[in-house]
Amino acid sequence: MALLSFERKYRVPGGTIIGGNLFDFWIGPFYVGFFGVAVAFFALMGTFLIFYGASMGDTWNPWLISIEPPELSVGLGFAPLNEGGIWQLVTICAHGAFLSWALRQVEISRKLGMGLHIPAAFSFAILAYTTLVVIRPVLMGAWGHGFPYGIWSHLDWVNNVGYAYGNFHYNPAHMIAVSLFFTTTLALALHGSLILSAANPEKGNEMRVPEHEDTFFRDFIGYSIGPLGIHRLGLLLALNAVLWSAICIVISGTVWFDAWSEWWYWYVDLPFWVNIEGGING
Ligand code: 07D
Ligand code: 07D
Ligand code: U10
Repeated sequence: MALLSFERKYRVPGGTIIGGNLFDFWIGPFYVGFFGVAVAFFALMGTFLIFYGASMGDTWNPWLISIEPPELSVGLGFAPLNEGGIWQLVTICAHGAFLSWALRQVEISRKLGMGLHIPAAFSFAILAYTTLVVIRPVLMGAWGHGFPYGIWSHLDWVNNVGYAYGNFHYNPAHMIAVSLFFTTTLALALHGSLILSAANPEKGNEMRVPEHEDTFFRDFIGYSIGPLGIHRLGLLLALNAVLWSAICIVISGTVWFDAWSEWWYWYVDLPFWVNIEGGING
């Protein structure tokens, strides 16, 4: 079915979670729904607050605008607007917008009779953000541990927090997360290139089918995960990359306080060689 006639057939009421038929319509290509209105509200409010914060700062350079979290001394209390209060309100608006965005994905999936894989996947991104600005700051006792909302300033935050634990590369969960991000891009490159090589032949050549794709990898590495399997694997890799990122940052400053290189002494201190003279301990 052509895309436009498909859309005409599918664009019927139903599938909403909240609001019944009230917002069950489209504006141009966009489905609205209760959560579309909620996204518009929170996104506009958050953007307005960032502009308001910028107007009290000393720059309109978009790279340098920064909405700072409260001082550590504020702890988990409310801060005055221009001393971190704006950051707190923007954080609330961001959560409102991201959660509404996920729920809008749920409504559209329900309308189409599809699974909820997309909102489930997006929830991992929200979890990573919540870990950075709510879960870890609450566990550490101050909103000031959240990252500032600015293009340059959030990079400084990552750098400073990284060096606060020595060399952040020694964080074992960071290693797992980084490796998973790299593996995700490898998997996408393998999959994208495999599909194009089979399904988009030179003019005059016949398109190849999934059996060809399977056979390529069986010939090449002895095993094919299959056309459905590669999508499951891709999702699993990507979600784990984000999950292990959230883990690597939430353990820094809550269960581990030293340089991350120190953590590896568990290996040196294993009973097999800890007391051996001339052994691994020197
Ligand atoms: C391509 C989809 C489109 C999304 C885009 C982002 C805004 C922000 C707001 C001025 C892949 C839109 C940006 C709405 C404007 C204000 C106040 C997604 C695509 C194009 N970062 N980060 C960027 C965010 C964190 C880090 C770029 C957001 C953590 C590093 C962009 C968040 C840590 C680098 C950006 C967030 C961290 C970046 C490109 C939230 C660890 C870079 C992003 C809500 C995760 C890169 C100058 C991109 C860069 C970059 C946005 C959180 C590290 C500005 C919205 C605190 C090391 N980040 N980031 O393409 O060039 O994403 O920075 O959590 O090198 Mg970041
Ligand atoms: C948080 C984004 C959520 C986004 C949402 C949506 C909008 C709408 C609108 C476009 C998690 C936002 C949407 C705003 C936009 C329109 C219209 C994603 C989030 C909800 N590191 N490191 C990571 C690497 C070093 C450090 C993660 C590599 C140094 C710290 C990842 C290297 C030091 C933290 C990663 C490297 C250091 C991290 C980030 C290499 C600094 C974190 C990915 C090669 C000196 C962060 C949860 C992520 C983390 C994190 C990779 C180096 C410090 C695994 C490859 C050694 C402090 N690093 N890092 O988490 O875990 O995305 O965050 O050197 O906090 Mg690192
Ligand atoms: C995949 C796939 C597959 C496909 C695919 C895809 C994965 C099997 C079949 C999809 C992949 C692609 C298309 C590839 C490219 C994608 C990426 C690289 C990912 C990153 C994407 C982007 C960078 C684009 C981001 C753009 C967005 C989010 C659109 C912006 C939209 C809006 C601002 C409107 C949002 C709608 C809302 C809120 C609800 C509806 C309501 C209204 C429209 C009206 C009400 C709104 C208002 C009054 C104001 C709205 C203002 C808002 C929201 C705030 C904005 C703030 C401002 C300051 C302006 O596997 O194959 O093929 O295609």
